[in-house]
Amino acid sequence: MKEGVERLTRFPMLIFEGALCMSGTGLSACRQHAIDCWVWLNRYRIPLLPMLFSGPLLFPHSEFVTQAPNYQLSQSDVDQFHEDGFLMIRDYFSRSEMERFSDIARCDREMLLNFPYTSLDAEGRPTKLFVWSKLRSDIYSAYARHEALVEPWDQLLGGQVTYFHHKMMMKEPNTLGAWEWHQDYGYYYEHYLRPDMGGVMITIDEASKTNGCLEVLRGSHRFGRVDHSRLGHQSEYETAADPDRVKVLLACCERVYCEMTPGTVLFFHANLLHHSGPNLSNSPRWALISNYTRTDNPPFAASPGWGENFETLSADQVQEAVKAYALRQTERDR
Ligand SMILES: O=C(O)CCC(=O)C(=O)O
Repeated sequence: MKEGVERLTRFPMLIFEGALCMSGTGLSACRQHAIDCWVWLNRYRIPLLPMLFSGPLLFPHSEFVTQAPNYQLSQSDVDQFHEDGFLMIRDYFSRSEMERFSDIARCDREMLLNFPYTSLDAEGRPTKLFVWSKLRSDIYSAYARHEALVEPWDQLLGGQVTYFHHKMMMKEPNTLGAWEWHQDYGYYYEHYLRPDMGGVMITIDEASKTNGCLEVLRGSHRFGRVDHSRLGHQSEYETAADPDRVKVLLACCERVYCEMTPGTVLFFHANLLHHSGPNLSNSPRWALISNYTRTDNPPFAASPGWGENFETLSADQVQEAVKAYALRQTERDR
């Protein structure tokens, strides 16, 4: 049944993406798309490859891809989120959009990898991240303000949300640093009274088991907040969920490896237990995570400005902000 639905929905998308690729989003997007089509068609044994090339005839347009201005989740998506504690949506952003994001982030590589705080796992092994707790005028904040990411949270948390913080997670190739099992509300608890909070991960590079994709325990958010403490050689601010409880929850909740292609997004509840392993591959695993809370969730011992309303951006405004930032980057790096 699920496969049938996927056939019906995925095939028109492949044709549509093919048309967009061929009408000007660049060679590497075309090549990646051809590989995707090939894998997908083989999976379902559909001998329709020639049909993909009818894309440009059907869609002779050559604009940059933007989302439809309607980011409403279906009731069944919302129900699934409440049941599982997460919701993964494939191809939420196009590959070409994510390639552009990746190119821009890679130009900021030195700045991003030199954030003064490094997270250490229980063995003391580092993994890189860059955290912002204020919105700025760059590509990272533009996405944190993106309606496509913010509006679903209003539905998922059942009320208007506001920004909390956002971060770039950068697992470099062949690095051993992991993230221990934790809930984000394990430590957000210090600053917010209720767990009406969540994060959304936007996949920039392919995330797989070998490069340390996020792993979640399905339904674990329904067990409530677990105590957190420092484990082994974790860095000063790092916290890990109580290992005894994690052991029990590992035995009773399904462990899901969130293998995601670029442009896939994962909405996850702040009480969902999650972790990720080392990157044992030769490819990087970069992702942006943006976190939100309900506006009526009282901040507690928080910095000024937390919990205030903020301005969201439409898909077109995000693309404008991205263009402006890329231009500033070019001037900066000249
Ligand atoms: O990026 C990862 O692998 C871990 C992210 C995470 O655990 C978090 O942001 O809370």
